[in-house]
Amino acid sequence: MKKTSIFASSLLITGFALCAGVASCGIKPSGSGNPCIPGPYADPEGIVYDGTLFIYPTRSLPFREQTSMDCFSTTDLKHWTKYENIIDTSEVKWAWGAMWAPSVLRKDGKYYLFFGANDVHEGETGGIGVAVSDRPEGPFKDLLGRPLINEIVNGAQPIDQYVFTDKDGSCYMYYGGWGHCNVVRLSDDFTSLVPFPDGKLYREVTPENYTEGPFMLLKDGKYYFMWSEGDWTKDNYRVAYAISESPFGPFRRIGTILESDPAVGTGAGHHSVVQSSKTGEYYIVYHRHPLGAADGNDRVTCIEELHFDSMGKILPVKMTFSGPAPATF
Ligand code: FUB
Repeated sequence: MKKTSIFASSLLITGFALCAGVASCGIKPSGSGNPCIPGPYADPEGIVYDGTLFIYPTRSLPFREQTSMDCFSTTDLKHWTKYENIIDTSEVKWAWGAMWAPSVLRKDGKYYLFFGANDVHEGETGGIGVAVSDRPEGPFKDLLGRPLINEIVNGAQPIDQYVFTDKDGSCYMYYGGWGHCNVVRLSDDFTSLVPFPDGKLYREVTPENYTEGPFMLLKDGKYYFMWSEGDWTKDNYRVAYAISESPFGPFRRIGTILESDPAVGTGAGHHSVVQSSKTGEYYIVYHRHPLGAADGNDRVTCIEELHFDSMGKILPVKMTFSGPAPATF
């Protein structure tokens, strides 16, 4: 595994280069810079471990070239470390390519990386797999030697999983493409699914307008369920949310929190939310198409502050080139 250090000022230069008309870019020297990591990366999952923010993204390449994953870490949003090839298809024997949208969870001192593979369709091998490492930056080893979820249930393609730990320690996995979202309960060792009290393994929780990219945030005792809508290759891609009393919904759509801004970037979505353990501030990590993007895979990973109003509603996110001020996690 190769490790590289990156300083945010080099990303600011990239940011300047990406937008014609530097004066209107809104790049502030005080900001940490967007894109926050260099290169074509999408579907970023941010997570904080011991004061370090890690970002696990998809390498936004054509499916057949998506054969490995990298991750990034920072303690201040200015200095980043890139870890290359934290897992690849040579380790996951059943994956032929198209490994994407990782979600990572720490449990009992180990790090579990869930991923989608093979863009699976009915009757094919692929879907959601799980790998394990002793370190957040990998390298990760395939845990099962087969997918954890291979089949298509309730019309949901097994991709875009997000693994969520509830108040009582139960781990649930929200997942699904093709406009359907399921939730399953994971066994303690992440090797199988545990039936719900009604004996079923899958519950459909699809909200209105849902396409893919589910994410759950537990804040002040409420379940903030978020998802991406529209088409990830197009300008209509965006993030919406619901608030529920239960991790199983119902998830009634409240509104959009992130969407295209023709002055900054388009097709913004497939996000995650992190909270600084030092300041309590929330941040949204997401991808967008840079202005003048060449194709659907031309996606970059960015970070912004995320704010709530006095009633707990999420305020719409303003995308920037400057990014948040340097921060601690
Ligand atoms: O990166 C491949 C796909 O693009 C993801 O599964 C979707 O969520 C979209 O972001």
